Amino acid sequence: MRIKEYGFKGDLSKYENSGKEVARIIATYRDKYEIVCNRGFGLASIKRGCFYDNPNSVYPTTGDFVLIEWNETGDSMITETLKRTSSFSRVATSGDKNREIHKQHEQLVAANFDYIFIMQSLNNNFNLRRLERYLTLSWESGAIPVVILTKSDLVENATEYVREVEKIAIGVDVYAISCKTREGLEDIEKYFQKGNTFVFLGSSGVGKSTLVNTLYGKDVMKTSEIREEDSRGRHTTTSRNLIMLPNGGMIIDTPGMRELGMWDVSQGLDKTFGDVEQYLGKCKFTNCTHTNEPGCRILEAIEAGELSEERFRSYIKLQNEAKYNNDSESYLKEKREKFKKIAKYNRGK
Ligand SMILES: Nc1nc2c(ncn2[C@@H]2O[C@H](COP(=O)(O)OP(=O)(O)OP(=O)(O)O)[C@@H](O)[C@H]2O)c(=O)[nH]1
Ligand SMILES: [Mg+2]
Repeated sequence: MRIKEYGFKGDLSKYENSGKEVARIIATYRDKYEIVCNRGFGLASIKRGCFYDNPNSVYPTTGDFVLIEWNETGDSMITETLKRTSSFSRVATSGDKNREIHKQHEQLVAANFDYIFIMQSLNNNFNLRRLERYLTLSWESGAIPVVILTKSDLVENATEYVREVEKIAIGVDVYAISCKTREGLEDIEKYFQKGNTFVFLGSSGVGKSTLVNTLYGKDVMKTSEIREEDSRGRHTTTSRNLIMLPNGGMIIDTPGMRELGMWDVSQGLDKTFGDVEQYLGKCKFTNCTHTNEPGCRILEAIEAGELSEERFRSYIKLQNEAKYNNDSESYLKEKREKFKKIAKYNRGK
């Protein structure tokens, strides 16, 4: 049963007499999909009638399980996307930032994975604030995040970086690895078990595809040198591919992302910022802004060195962004009203 090997954990008998097959999307192109199902591998397209007229239809992405009408000789037709166990999306923004006419749309990166490998390289790409952003989105996705610091051969003190990350990535496994010296690879091999799906996320050039190739034992993904001037990658991977490793684990290799906006991340924020959230709702005033009020638990905790001010700031920043993305209109209204009040107050002085 190939579809089971590709991670399908549901009940296949449900679809036995439906004339349809369960398939998994293993690559996404502009308007075509590569699929695998019990009949074999092939290409597929969306069956328009099933998606266009239905406002609740969910368009598939790499990793999705879908129902198809199998076509031996041409494109199979995708009629439905099955319920996801996890998904990861980012917010893509279009419009004019200065004129407050942003348009946000959710762009799905991958679906149905068990672990997210958040990857940062130890040369110039290491950034704790960006990591918090990835962690928040990862917790929200429904999968388990693992932090992988790559290119440990380029620094002498990789374990210090691991410690730094461990301080902010509470309850998350953190590893430093090198595909060049193979340092740390043994520690992460345990994750790659049969039927498990992984998504690799991180900026261009951090070595996502190199790790795919190293785990595979052969070059299955194209990689390229980073630019010398700024250590950035060249956006080598352009599509989202699901690769089956020889040991039965599956990896979704994604292109390095240029921007990573916040979508609806309330749960993700709770988990990423447990250290901050424990103080919330405990201030003297229920509408405390945590800026200068007496009896503010947050300010007290910062003062006492129990809570890092930086952590609190990035929590607020990500929360505001998420609020903005969820409901940009009322967020902007709220903001304008706040400034109006301040202006009024200043005039009255
Ligand atoms: N020194 C060192 N270089 C590495 C290591 N892993 C990857 N690289 C190099 O980093 C560069 C970029 O690697 P890729 O695997 O193409 O990066 P990527 O994350 O897939 O990038 P995009 O596909 O553009 O998102 C290549 O030149 C790799 O050889 C490592 O462990 N050590
Ligand atoms: Mg790549």
